[in-house]
Amino acid sequence: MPETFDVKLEKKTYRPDPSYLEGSSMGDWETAYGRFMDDPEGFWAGIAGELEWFRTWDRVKEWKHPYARWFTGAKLNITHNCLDRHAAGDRRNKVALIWRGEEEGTERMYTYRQLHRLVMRFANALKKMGIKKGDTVCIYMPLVPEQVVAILACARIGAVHSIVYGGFGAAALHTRIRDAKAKIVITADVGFRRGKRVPLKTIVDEAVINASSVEKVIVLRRTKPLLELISEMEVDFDEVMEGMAPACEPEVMDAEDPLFILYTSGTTGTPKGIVHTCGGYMVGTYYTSKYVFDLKENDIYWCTADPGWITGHSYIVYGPLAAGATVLITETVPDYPDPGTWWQIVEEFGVTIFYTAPTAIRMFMRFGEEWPGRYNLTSLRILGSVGEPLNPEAFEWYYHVIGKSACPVLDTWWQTETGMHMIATLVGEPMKPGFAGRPIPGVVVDVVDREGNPVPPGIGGLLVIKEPWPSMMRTVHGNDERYRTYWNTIDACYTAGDLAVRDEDGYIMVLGRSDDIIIVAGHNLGTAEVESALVSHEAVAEAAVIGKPDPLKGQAVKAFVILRLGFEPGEKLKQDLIYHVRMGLGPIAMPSEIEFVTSLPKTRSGKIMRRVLKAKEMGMDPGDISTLED
Ligand code: 6R9
Repeated sequence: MPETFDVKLEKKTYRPDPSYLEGSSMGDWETAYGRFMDDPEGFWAGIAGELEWFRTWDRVKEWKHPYARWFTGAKLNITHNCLDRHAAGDRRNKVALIWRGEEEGTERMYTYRQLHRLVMRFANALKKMGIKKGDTVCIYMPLVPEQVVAILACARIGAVHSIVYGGFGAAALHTRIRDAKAKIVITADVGFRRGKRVPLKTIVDEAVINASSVEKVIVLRRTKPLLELISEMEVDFDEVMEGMAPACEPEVMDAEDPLFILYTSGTTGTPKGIVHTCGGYMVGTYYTSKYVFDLKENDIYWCTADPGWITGHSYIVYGPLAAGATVLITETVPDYPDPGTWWQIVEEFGVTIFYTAPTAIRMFMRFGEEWPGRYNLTSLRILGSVGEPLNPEAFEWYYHVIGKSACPVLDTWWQTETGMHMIATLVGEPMKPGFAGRPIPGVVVDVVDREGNPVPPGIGGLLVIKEPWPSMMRTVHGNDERYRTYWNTIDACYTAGDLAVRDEDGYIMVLGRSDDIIIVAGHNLGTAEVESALVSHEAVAEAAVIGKPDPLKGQAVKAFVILRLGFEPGEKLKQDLIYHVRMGLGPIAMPSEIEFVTSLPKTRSGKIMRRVLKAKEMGMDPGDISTLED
């Protein structure tokens, strides 16, 4: 773990139009945060009270370090709140889900009533196959409505789902199936990606070998001629639905019963099966969807993540549906058939809230303003970002080019483990490029040194969470010791594993993972700082930096750089970039080496895997690379 260190802070502030704050359901940060601090349990009880429970809680929170229980004694089913609550009321015929396939013109829509009925039918099918409360179901599907149906059907009957992203290979899928002891795997014949077919079912065939827990494989057959089902074990998605009644009482779940296991994206180490529970997770994702995104009844909400990541769990499926939103999903990638595809979708469907990742924004920057310029993006109201630090350069581009200098940019810091947003600049509040913002009401964070002492503004340290929150993970599946490490590294705090710095107003800038820290001549550098400095150069589209052993300085900075279209690599440009970083951050941060590359190793969710770059550089074993794209 690092010592604390100085960080150069950006000073720029943008103020959104006052109408955003006036119309916001959260109100201003000071008041809302104050309301939480005055009565933390009352605050959460108030949010929980907006949802429907079969039995109310005895206590809001029970905390026995490092174990939390929320809404103890309460009974619920999350799908009752995501579906029945709306289907029984005014939102019955409201569109819940819009799906857009890769080919233009392929689209489907489901109202809350329709989605509700489909989920109940599929839930009945799962029941008929012998799936009961507590069984694990693995979902390995493309981004189609049937995936959302499968997810909710599991939750309906109390089965624990473990979603594995459809881009993973057989080995990664196999370990996840085995670790979770899945009884059923739900898949499709193929997924579509960049005009090609991804043979999901073939991958499942390989992954279920020696996975003795698996009893059935349910296959959604999307293409003609129909893929042949080869063994008794395999059944057709539509066939199992046939004859199933669109009526299935929700399983009555205890607030602390598990809802799902999700293996983390793994920029570091081996994947961990993060366990989330029904009650607290529901409250946390509902709260943040409704109040952090400031969802309004007529919003068309599009989160570009995949349900295989926590962002998809919390902000495609559970949160927005619990809040009664219209959710857009699509199988498209951002640059196929061309880099205008996503902007075309925004125009076509009138998307109002758009939530994506910095990696996508930096990719769009590389292709230039011309692409979004071709489409009418005036429907957009709020722009979100998640997954990595949104460096100031990318913020500016997102804000001006996509948001036309009018939409708030909501940079949300959180993790698979936290389940919900933790740090963000609430809609309507002043925004500072490079800073995620302040803890949202309900969350207590700090930046501390190794001993857990808070560090002053401008000094970098470790990002910690000081109080339990409802949607926190409850354990690591089969490895509770790994869970305890999060809460035992620094006394009485949850250690997030990120480095951060705060400014005078309490805004937090996330500087990268603490394992990625570079120590040059005794000075600590967060990777994000140096990378942001590089990306602020007009020639640079994306950058990743690592520390390399150096006999004099301990470590030296090596940078890997992807250029924007129209720029050529060369010695002169290298010197320019080194000078540029020196001017921005000082001599300590100056890369001693720059390598021009055309791609960077990333997780399939778009995070740069610096440890892979580092291992390659040093001729070492990169460790687990199952989450690596390509
Ligand atoms: C939601 C998600 C978690 C890690 C986290 C941090 C990085 C996520 C960020 C961010 C800076 C943001 N991260 N959001 N860093 N600013 N807005 O991505 O979960 O896949 O578990 O990753 O991602 O390093 O610790 P997960």
